[in-house]
Amino acid sequence: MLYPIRNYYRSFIEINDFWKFKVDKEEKGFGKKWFNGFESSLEIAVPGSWNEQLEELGLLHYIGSVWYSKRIFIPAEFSEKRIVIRIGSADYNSKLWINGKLVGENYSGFLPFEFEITNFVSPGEYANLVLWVNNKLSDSSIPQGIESDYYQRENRLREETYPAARFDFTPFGGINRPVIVYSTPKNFISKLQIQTSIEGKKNGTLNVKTEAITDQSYEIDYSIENVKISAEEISYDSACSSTARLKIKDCRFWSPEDPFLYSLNVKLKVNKAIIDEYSLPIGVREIELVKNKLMLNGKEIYMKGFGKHEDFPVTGKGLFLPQIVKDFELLKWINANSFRTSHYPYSDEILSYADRKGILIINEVPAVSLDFRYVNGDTLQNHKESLLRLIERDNNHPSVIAWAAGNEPNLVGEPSYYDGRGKKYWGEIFDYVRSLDQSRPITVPNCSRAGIDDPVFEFCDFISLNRYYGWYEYPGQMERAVDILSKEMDLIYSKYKKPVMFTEFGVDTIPGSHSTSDQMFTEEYQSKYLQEYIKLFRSKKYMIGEHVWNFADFRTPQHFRRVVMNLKGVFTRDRSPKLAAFKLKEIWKNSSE
Ligand code: BDP
Repeated sequence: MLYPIRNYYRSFIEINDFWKFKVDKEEKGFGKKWFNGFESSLEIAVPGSWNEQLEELGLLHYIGSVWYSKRIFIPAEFSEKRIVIRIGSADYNSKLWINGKLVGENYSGFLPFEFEITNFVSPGEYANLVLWVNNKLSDSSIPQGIESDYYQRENRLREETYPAARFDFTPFGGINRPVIVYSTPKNFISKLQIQTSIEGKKNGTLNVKTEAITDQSYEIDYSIENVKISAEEISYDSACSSTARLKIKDCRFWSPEDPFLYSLNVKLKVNKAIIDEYSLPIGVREIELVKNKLMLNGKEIYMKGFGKHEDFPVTGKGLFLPQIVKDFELLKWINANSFRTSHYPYSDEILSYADRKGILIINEVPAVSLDFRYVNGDTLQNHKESLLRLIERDNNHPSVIAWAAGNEPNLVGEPSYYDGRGKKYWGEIFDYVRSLDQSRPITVPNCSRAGIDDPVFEFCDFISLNRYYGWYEYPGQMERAVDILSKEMDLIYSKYKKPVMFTEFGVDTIPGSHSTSDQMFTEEYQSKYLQEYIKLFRSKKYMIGEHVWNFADFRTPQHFRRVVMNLKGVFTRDRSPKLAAFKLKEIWKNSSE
């Protein structure tokens, strides 16, 4: 999916503003035809989650339906163009009407979706948008949902969290990313998929697949600003798709130290005349796993960084550009080089920023804590659809160096996961990801409950471990924790013989809490725990990186284990450093091993 741009052929408007808003606790909206428009004096900011913006109306933990509406002006310059509406994300389910007519629906959170609306609007006139959004999840959605009555059905001792959730982050609802209306020519470039590699030591190769929608015979023309490229092969494979192999001599490769981006210009031509053009920033780089090492452009690289969340006061999961700048500055300050988009795809804007700043990303699909008691055929289908949409959206980002096809499957420990069901499921998922992208390694972080026999390990290109020994297990006993962990790591390595990445390790920490002893929740304990783990990792030859859980404190569903938030952040929710931040900064300074 190509991000909207402005040039001679294309344009866009953003509808990031206050929208009219109505809560529909009783699900009356459809019956009352609110899609034709509705009365309400309430407004909400887009992008932004409803939870904290409208907490005073009781929406902090709200799961259910709401309605958004906005009157927008369609620019006159969009006439004779194809017009599209793109919603960066509406979590999790939504339906869109324009002037009372149903345009389309979407049932995946955390990912953009778009609809062509040329026949729904008139350039030079107003249009009324109405969007229904609902943040309820189910057994077959990705991520899966859970309801309060499951807890009883499963004979659990108590209701676990409120709101009920299968995961440890607030299910923030709303239009969380920008809404954009954009124009393209009627005949247009619809898709670009780029894969880069290094030839010899100095030359870069780009394999480009271009799709165009046009009813005439066409040519595609490639150029890179200020650079001479040679096109070795351009072939027109079908009516709408062509492939090219382009070469950049003496190429400047993309890396964290030099995140250099070329601007690839792709022109669609009919009878020699240009009818559409798209410019894409590209980084030429190659990623490989070679004998337990992660190699970037033929050089070993060790990942240092965090599992993160999209989470910030008031905005919730809403895109907030100043926060992106702040977070990346903190990553640089602490000498990190990477993060994982735990537990869902992050905004387009974050990915592009990472390309420009040279931060490496493990990009995760929202299949967090799949419960195999409830996984069904639709779950698998939706999981694949999320992967397809994620990979199609992010394939061209040089910062994305690996896919996480899920996180912590079988968190609750279902025996049938091991009797072939888990293996079959992951076999299908990994085959599917490999059919979409062979250029990046694939992994799925494993939790201690799923253990060392987790069937997902067989398929992973590298093993990813999430462990909390010294916290949930062996609390306050660091020596014992590290000893047990060390043995387990060696066992896993000897069983699978694959490189290992630590994707989560951390402890809840109350800023300002101190002790001279190993005392959980204190700043000293977090600092010690992280140091002990890292010391252990550096003693193992098969390690390719370490991501602390978490970059910053984040809001969670209510549970007696959580004091409003998960406090495992090295920074507070408003981004103040805890003691451990200074320790990590020191350890990560210049340490590549
Ligand atoms: C892991 C999950 C993560 C949680 C973390 C924790 O992957 O989402 O937030 O544990 O408990 O199991 O802090």
